[in-house]
Formats: sequence, structure tokens, C-alpha cells
Amino acid sequence: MERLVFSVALALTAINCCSAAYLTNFEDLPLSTTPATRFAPGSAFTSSGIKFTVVPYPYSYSVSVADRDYAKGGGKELWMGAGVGVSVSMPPMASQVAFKFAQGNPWNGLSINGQSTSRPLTIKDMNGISLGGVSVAVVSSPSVNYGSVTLTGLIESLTIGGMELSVDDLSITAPVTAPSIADFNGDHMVDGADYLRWQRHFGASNATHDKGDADGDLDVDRSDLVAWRYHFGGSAASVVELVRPIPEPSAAMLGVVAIAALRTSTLLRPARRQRV
Ligand SMILES: [Ca+2]
Ligand SMILES: [Ca+2]
Ligand SMILES: [Ca+2]
Ligand SMILES: [Ca+2]
Repeated sequence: MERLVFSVALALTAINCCSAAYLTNFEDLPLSTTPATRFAPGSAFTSSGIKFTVVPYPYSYSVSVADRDYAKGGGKELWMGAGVGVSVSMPPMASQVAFKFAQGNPWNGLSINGQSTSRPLTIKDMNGISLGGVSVAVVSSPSVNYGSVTLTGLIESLTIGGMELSVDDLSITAPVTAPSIADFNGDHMVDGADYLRWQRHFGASNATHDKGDADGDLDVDRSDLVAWRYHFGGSAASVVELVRPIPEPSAAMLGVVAIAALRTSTLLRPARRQRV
């Protein structure tokens, strides 16, 4: 019992401690000077602690790091030239995402929490819409195609896709959380056993941390799974998560977890993400 109380207290302390902005200006990435130095579809890369995975939008071209400054963030920026997207691995309980953009083509889209824009749009046309329960605000010049996007709400998954689309200065506002929020059985590891606890109690109300309530809101739902994923494997499942709604518990997922748990060192990892 003492261990349980300690575990819950640790989780709540981690959640309430402080919030932070995860920020990247992409200056830490190498310039894509040749086709081989672009990020190929399906590959992942990390910039200032934020992980991106290249996904089709709708085509499977590569993502480049360009030094054009179209988005006016300064220096390097991401360049999605010919119809491609990036999914952004979200930390738990993220409440806001902002980024600068420039667009040379009206073929852009967002997917938030599994809901996508219904057709390709200009970024400016997304101003005022709601996607996946998240509001989209766009500030841009009426005469030029660049500006900034702010997404406000609980953001559990995000894909940004486009054609001739530049992105720079991407920030995520989220509380600092310790891996312990996803250690539901209190054994100081975040692994498949914790996933099983979440699965067993999925849908529960009046739930405690040991039942799978990572975020302390007394239920066991998809938000708690986001926390487990983030602390389990550096959001390794982000591609699936961001192009489709977060899957319900399933035998297939269980198999993935079991295999990953066997192959992966599951010691608690300290957060390595840059905070400003
Ligand atoms: Ca930059
Ligand atoms: Ca555990
Ligand atoms: Ca919860
Ligand atoms: Ca909840």
C-alpha cells in the first residue's frame, strides 16, 4: 500500500510541477544538400528533442532541411516539397502547438487527434476551424503566403502535410512529466506490464494511478495511453497513431507490446527533451 501511495504522489507531483515549451528552430539538423540527406518516407528524425516521422501526404516524397527562410523563422526550416507530411510525436497533455509556415501551393492539410482536414487547403483557409477538438488559428499576411499557426486544445497527435510547404519555429506547450506517470505497477519500469494495466481498466472512472490513470483525471482513456507511449519508447508508435485514431486495445497491439518489451531495455529514462 505504501508503494501505491508513493507512486500516485510521484505522478501527481510530476504533472503539477510545471509546464514547458518544447521548441525547435531546426538549426540542429544537417542541410539536405543531396537526395541522400533528405528524410525518406517512414523515417524519423529528432530536432531539439522533438521527434518527427515522415508520412505520405498524399505522396511519399522526402522531407528536406532547407536554408531558404521562406517561413521567416531564420536559418533552416523543414521543406515539404512534393506532397509529404510530418507527424509530430506529442508529449502527454500538450495544450498548444505553434509553428511558422510558408506555402507555395494550396495543397496542405492538418490531422489532429485522428481528424483530418476534409480536402487540401491553403494554410490560411484553416483559420477558425476545429479539428479533433482543437482550435486552429492562423495569422498571415493577406498578400503573401506566410505566417503562423497556433493550435489550442488537448493535442494527442498531429500531422502537418503539404506541397511546397515550409515549417519553422515549432513549439509544443505541455507539462513536464516524469516516466513514473506511466509506471502503473510501480516497478520503476515503463513496459508492457503497464500497458496491460491500462488495457485492463480502459474506460474506468474513479480510477487510480495503478489502474492506468497517467494524467490524474480519475479515468483511464486514450490520453493515458499517450502518456504510456511517450515514456515507453520515445513515441515509437507515432506513425500509426498520427495517421489513424489511436487504436483501441487489441490483441495485435498487445503482441507488439509484448515483443517490444522483450527486445527493449525498459529502465525508466530521464526526459532528454530541451525545455525553454
Ligand atoms: Ca530555423
Ligand atoms: Ca511498470
Ligand atoms: Ca486519465
Ligand atoms: Ca481522461
